[in-house]
Amino acid sequence: MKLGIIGKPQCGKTTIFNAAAGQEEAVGDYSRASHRAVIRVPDERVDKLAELSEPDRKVYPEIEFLDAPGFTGDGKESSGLSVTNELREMDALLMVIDAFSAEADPGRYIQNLVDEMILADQAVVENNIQSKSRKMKLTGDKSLERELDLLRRCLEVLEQERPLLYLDVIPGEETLLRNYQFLSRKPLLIILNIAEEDLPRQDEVSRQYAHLVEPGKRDVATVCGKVQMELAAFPPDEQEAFYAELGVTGSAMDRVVKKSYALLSLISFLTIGKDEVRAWTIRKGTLARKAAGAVHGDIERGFIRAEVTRFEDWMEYKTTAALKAAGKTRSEGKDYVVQDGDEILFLFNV
Ligand SMILES: Nc1nc2c(ncn2[C@@H]2O[C@H](COP(=O)(O)OP(=O)(O)OP(=O)(O)O)[C@@H](O)[C@H]2O)c(=O)[nH]1
Ligand SMILES: [Mg+2]
Repeated sequence: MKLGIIGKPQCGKTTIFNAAAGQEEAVGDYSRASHRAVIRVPDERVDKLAELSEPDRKVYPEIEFLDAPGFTGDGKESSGLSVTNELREMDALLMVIDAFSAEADPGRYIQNLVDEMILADQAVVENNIQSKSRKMKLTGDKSLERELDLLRRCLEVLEQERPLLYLDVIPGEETLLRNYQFLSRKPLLIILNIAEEDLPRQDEVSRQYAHLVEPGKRDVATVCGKVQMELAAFPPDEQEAFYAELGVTGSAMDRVVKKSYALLSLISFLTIGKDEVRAWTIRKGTLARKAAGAVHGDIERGFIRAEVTRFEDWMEYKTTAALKAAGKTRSEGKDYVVQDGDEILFLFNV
């Protein structure tokens, strides 16, 4: 999963990046420097299963963070900027909003940034409508008609100043749309970066912006970047105590990761082997055979069946033999819908 951090200058992007990705980049220096970091998503279930099976290693899903200054919502046409192109490759965007400084005006800055995404996408849509219409006239290639129809519907939504998250598509169109990597179609996590003094009223601030939340499209997290960054430097067990003392609801990274997973409808299944215990990220609704492909293409191609055990049952019964005896391991076929927390052994033949 790739998450791009955007926001106006000095809103705390690098501070949040440091907190979420455990980095130590300079903040408050007006450098507008861009940073990237890959982190492992902690998953307690991997640790617990590894205690039972003692594999050589534990493998967690990874998240890439991009701290991307330059996409600021200042109204400048930014569709051609290299930062915009980098952002197009992200799965979701983290919009950091200054809610701590004297100039803080969250509502306005959220709107400015959304408007800028819409403008950037509109430029792409208009260019493509032009070039594809011309090509269709020249070549008589009618296959472009479907794509042109989709682009015109995109334009309609954008001209109403609405993000492409609100475009309704039929199944085959999603793939066409994905090629364009539109910014305003990416799920958005708005991070309200509040002052230390406001930490006690964190829940109140969240409620104030609750109307912006739309499942699968937009979510809001209230975070004090500064405190989170400072706490991220402590060992995990000490962090817990600080969070409790400060009345902070857990680490920023935990919340950002959980909310991003939910926005993107991502879940994890687990595998246990002699060499590794591992968590794999897939989309909710993925069928067993397709999920096998996340592990290896050969397993997808030669799929026979999936032996599925719930993580909770592993915790209760602890051994393969006990699980079998209690009937807690099921055989599932290729069309089984994989659930979060399923431990799966794929049987295959190539
Ligand atoms: N009081 C307070 N200050 C913060 C908070 N988050 C960031 N700041 C301050 O805001 C200033 C800018 O933070 P940065 O993280 O560098 O902001 P940025 O968005 O990366 O800035 P550019 O990269 O220059 O666009 C720094 O002086 C931070 O200490 C916060 O939660 N509370
Ligand atoms: Mg910065």
